[in-house]
Amino acid sequence: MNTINSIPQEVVERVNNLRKQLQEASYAYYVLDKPIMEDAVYDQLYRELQDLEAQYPSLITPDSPTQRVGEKPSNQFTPTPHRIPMYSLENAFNFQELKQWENRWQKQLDAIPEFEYVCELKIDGVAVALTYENGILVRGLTRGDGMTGEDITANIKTIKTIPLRLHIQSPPPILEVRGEVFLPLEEFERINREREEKGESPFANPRNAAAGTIRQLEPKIVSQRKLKFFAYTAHILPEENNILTTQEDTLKYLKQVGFLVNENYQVCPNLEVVKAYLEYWEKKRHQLPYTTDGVVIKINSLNLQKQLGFTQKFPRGAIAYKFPAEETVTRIKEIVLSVGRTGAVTPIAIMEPVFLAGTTVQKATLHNAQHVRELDVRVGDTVVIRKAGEIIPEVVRVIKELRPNNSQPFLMPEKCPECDSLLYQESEAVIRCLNNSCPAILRGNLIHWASRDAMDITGLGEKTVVALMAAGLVKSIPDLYYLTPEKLLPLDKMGKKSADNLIQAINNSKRQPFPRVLYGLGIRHIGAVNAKIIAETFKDIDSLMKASPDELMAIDGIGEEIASSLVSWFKVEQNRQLIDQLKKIGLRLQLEEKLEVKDKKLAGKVFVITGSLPSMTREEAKTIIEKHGGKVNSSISSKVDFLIVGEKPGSKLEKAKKMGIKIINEAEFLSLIGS
Ligand code: 3BD
Repeated sequence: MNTINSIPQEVVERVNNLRKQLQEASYAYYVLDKPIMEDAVYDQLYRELQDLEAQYPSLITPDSPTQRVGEKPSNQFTPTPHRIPMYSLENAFNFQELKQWENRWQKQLDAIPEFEYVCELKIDGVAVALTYENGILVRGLTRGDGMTGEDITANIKTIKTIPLRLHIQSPPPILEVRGEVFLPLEEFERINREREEKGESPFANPRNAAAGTIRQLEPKIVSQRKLKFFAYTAHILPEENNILTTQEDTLKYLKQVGFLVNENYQVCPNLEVVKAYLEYWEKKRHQLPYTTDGVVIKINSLNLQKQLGFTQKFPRGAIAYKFPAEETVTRIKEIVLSVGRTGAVTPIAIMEPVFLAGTTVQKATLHNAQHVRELDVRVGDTVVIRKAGEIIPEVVRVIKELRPNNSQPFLMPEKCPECDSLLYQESEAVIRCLNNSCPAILRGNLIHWASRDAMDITGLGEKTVVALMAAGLVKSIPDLYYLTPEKLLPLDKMGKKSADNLIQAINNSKRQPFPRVLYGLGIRHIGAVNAKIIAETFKDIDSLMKASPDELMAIDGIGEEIASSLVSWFKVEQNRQLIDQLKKIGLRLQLEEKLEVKDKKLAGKVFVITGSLPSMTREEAKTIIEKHGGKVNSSISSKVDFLIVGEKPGSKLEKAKKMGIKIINEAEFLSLIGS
């Protein structure tokens, strides 16, 4: 048993802080209609409080947010009971939880009947219940606590996608329709722009905007905001009039009587097919014109659903799968510094591991010194992190209310964490190590040199670079080209085969064309595209080294910053020596002569390439095609003869199919040229 005395003081403090935060957030959300916290963040903090209370039950107080059941109804609209209760849905956060749900409902039955599921996108809106008497809309209620809702009929009637009269000849005496009121994203953005222009605070997300709108006291305002409604449940009453036996029937019926039904639903014979649906929509959902936060999986047979019945809160025959959150909350354990290949020092937060958007993360970028200052982020802080496409998440904000008492501001260092030389404050944001022989800079340069768009050396990633440097085998880029398999063998995890492969890959990189070599040098502001333009203009490194800023700026797309970066790079003696060494090794420091045309096997043929090919890059395929007299276009048109398709093809494949263009794979392509 835990007594108050044996509970660590920090836990008590944490629990109190969590409660205060959650209470404030809940009040702001429900009472003020002005959310101050992201939903995913609220959920995560709520779970942390639940966990702590489970661990230390003596800390539970009757006013803890975890002790609340149901939602607080407000009294601006008339409370009205639902004819049929509106249940909520159990949540599943991963596929395994769906499997457990399936096992659970099946165990409840004596024998497992034949069944199907229907998957529906879970629209992130507000659930409402509509009542039609003899085909006429008479009432619209919010969900409320599920038993009693609020009468919002006047507002409901402004929604154009809700029929005021059902589109059927002989309507049932009573039809209860449930569905989701939502705001299309475009409309959400328009409303927020408008609010900001008026100096009002914007809505945090489309659901809050929809919830705020549907509870507007002024129906005129409601009608100006283009709410929509997707219907998903129908109860035909009295019971003997019912003609619906499956969820699929229901959706078709709802469409028939005049409702908008989300057309992306799918009948699935089993959970494997459900899984494919989840995976598909997890990727595609951002392309929809409205927000979805998951998928609702329902047993198709309404009879079977009925037979399974309900728990205290949920129907047993349906469950909501939640897409992985793209934002969550965690705590910072440490702030470390990473020195990049340009010497720029990036602060990185090391956090307690959390699950975010499908993976466990424990590092987040803090971007730069300025960002750290603006966030006032400290070790021990509870922070909101977000992943938006990038591999490494970012820290969005600090929840200051949850900051421990003894926390200290984080100060950027004065010396390089890798080589101890004094750092140079270049701007508000950028702090840089200027030591050319800083190991971090060399490491970054080597990784960049080997990267895909540069020399594309397979097997030479960060780990190998670190190992090569640690063993003292590589102190510069040219050193890579003097390695032998024997020298590599003593390295950790380096077998004969991987050593041979790496040496082979390094040797192969000598054939990479001049633009890639130029890009690989890692000169600031020279990206892959600029490198290509510059290489093609000056043709060789010697002319480029002699170029004046004006000559460089004469190139379309090359401005002052790029020009001066190049000129000053070539002024550095160390860099000139590097170029000499690379020449000696035999790297290509000039443009190849015009392509020698081998034969005319592909003369007049036009190709497009999509997806990644098994044994060559698209660039290499293009070179081969051109050598045989063919041409490569970037988009599908009637001029195109062949589409070469690799793995993960883009939209070009569909287009080519539609236009009847011949579709071939890499092997078929190679057989065209007889190799
Ligand atoms: C949707 C319940 C059942 C009829 C119970 C199976 C929980 C909000 O797109 N089906 C949908 C959606 C929501 C649903 C059901 N099908 N319930 C569904 C739903 N396609 N969003 N919800 N709800 C609606 C809720 N709302 C507020 C508080 C607690 N629960």
